[in-house]
Amino acid sequence: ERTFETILVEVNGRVATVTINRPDKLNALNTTVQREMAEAVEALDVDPGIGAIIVTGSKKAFAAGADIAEMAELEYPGTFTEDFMGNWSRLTRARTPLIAAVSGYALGGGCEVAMMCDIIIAADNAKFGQPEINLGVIPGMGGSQRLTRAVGQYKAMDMILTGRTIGAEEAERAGLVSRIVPTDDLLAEATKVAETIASKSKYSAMVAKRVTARALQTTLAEGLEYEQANFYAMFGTPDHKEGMTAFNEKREPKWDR
Ligand code: CO8
Repeated sequence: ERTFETILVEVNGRVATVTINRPDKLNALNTTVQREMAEAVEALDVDPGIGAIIVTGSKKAFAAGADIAEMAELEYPGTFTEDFMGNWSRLTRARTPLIAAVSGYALGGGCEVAMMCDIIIAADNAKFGQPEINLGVIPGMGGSQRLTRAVGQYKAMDMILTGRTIGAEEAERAGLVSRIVPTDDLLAEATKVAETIASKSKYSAMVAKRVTARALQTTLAEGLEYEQANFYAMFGTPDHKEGMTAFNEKREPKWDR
């Protein structure tokens, strides 16, 4: 097991939990957090023993944004040539389902990291926002695109142009949050969801994630074709035989691990 400087990685059975761990800076996402999260998730993603990954922070902050101290001195040429935000796309390439468990602040980059995950479980104290406009910039890790797809044009414009923060209830109403749970139960509830997913066929979960995510990137006709091609491909997995045989024999399936 590797140790990291800014995150904690814990594995329990088939569920891994990646905890952003800069409590004195409200989990501000500096380049070390970015690189370590990419490395951790990449390693977990190719581990057949891992069926779901929880991404979380502290009770007070999932993450209060990209690290403003680090960004204050940046100049354009460096951000471009060094691909300042580039490691985040490594997180979004994970095929394993990612579950964001959000308590407290998920602002700017924090909201954007939550939106890189496949399911967002919010504690009732969660606060989401894209306040970059107050810093003289704009969202830079997917906020203008993923938020708009999640909540629609008018709610996204409201949040991005005013910089206002929304609570868990409003976020759930808007479609940004999958479920709300009591703050003290957040990790237990997120773990239950992760364990449920991790107990399924890993092939099916990976392919289901990939195909569902494609819905946001393509036309309906292309997406339906992509779904069908992947559906046909499932008939080549051992889990297809096992899942359907188990149903017919009235027993629990034993998935390929
Ligand atoms: N970056 C760096 N440090 C931070 C951040 C942050 N985003 N947020 C909080 N901190 C630090 C504070 O500086 C403070 O440090 P210290 O104790 O050393 O002074 C510590 O965390 C505690 O913070 P506060 O004292 O401010 O705590 P409060 O409870 O009073 O306030 C808030 C909590 C309201 C969350 C407040 O901290 C806040 O407003 N934070 C900033 C929120 C924000 O604007 N986030 C967006 C950042 S920009 C971004 O994410 C854009 C990504 C893409 C941009 C690409 C550009 C190239």
